[in-house]
This record gives sequence, C-alpha cells and structure tokens, in this order.
Amino acid sequence: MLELVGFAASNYYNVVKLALLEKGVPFEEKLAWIGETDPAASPLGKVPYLLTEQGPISESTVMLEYIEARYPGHPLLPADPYAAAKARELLRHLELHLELVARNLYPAAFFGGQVSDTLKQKIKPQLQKNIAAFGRLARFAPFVGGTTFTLADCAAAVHLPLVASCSKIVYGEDLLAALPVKDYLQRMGERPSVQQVNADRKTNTAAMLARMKATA
Ligand SMILES: N[C@@H](CCC(=O)N[C@@H](CS)C(=O)NCC(=O)O)C(=O)O
Repeated sequence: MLELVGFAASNYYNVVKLALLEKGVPFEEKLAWIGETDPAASPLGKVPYLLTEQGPISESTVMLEYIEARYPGHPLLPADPYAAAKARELLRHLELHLELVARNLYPAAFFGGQVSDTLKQKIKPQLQKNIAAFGRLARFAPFVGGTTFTLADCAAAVHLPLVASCSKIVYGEDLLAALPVKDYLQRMGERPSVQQVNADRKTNTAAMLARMKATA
C-alpha cells in the first residue's frame, strides 16, 4: 500500500492527500515532521514524499502524475491531451506563481515571524500580477479549470485559502478578492475529501504549533 509521509498541516502534503482521497486510492499516512524525514526518500528534507513498493518519490507534482498513471480509475486529468495540458497549466500556475510567491509571507502571517518591509513590498506586486494572470486562466465553472474536478482543484482547494489569508494578514486585504474564490472554496468545502483534509489539517496544525512552542 502507498504511504504518504509528512504532516497534515503541510499544504503540499494535502494536495497529494486530496488527490488520493478523490480517486479512492488506498493509502496510509505516516507522520514525519521537518527534520524527521528520510534523506534517501526526500533529498531536500521536504514533505511530503510517497513510499511505493518500488521506492520513494519526492516532489508533490511528480507524485500526482505517478498516482494518475498507476491508478487510472477516477481520472483527475482529462483524456484529451489539450484539456489535460490546460489542467496541468493551472496546477503549475497555482504552485509556482501563487503559492511559492505567497510562501514568502507565511513566517509573518502564520508563525509569528518577521518579514522585512522590503520583502513585503517586493512580494505584493508579484502576487497582484500573478493573481491577475491566474484570473485569466481560471474558470470556476464550477471547478477551477471548467466543468470537471482535476488535479488543479486539488491544488486550488488547498493553496488558495493560504494565499487569501496571508495577504489579508500581511497587507490588510485579500488579494484574491476580485476573483470568485470564496464561492469556489465553499463549493469545494462540500466535498467529503476536502472536509477530511481540512479537519486533519486543523488537528495537525494545533499539534505543530504546540511542538514549536515547546521547542522554542
Ligand atoms: N516542491 C515541493 C515543496 C514541498 C514543500 O515546500 N514542503 C514544505 C512543507 S509545506 C517543506 O517541507 N518545508 C521544509 C523545507 O523546505 O525545508 C513539493 O511540491 O513537494
């Protein structure tokens, strides 16, 4: 059986978990905090990683592609190559141009850390530009890329709440507000898979914060 290793407060962990739940692929979760990962499985010490019978896989997008190829039932990519490319395009955009840029703000937004005013000022126009571009790609009709739930929704349902909340905390405004993200996330929140991911995330986030406090 597949083992998903990491912790449920991690958004990248949750993107993969959501895909596994949506597809109905059996898997086990194995808790590993940062610093407890196996360097042979995750060379940079990042979570998540996936343990398969053939060996480990790091990098969440690669895991998603592997799961899709190995378990073709309940596909999360369209059969049409162009439609599949468009879903992958949105997935990449969400990770690279929204999440990875917003990540610069997480220490200040979520972990009581400091982010310099220079960095804050540098990140804001990047996020504004990338969010506008995301708005040109996304459909929200009713799923992020159109009429079917895809891997892009696994990323959107997990990453968009973080982008919205960190921008609200750091800049006093939700930089995603011009897009119909709130309604989309409400729809996504009706799915049992998303509900499970969010419930586990809350429990694990409390454990993570308690752990950080104890070791501070
Ligand atoms: N590109 C990686 C990103 C994973 C990632 O950044 N995970 C975070 C937790 S959400 C992590 O492990 N951070 C610790 C570190 O980078 O050392 C992926 O898609 O799997």
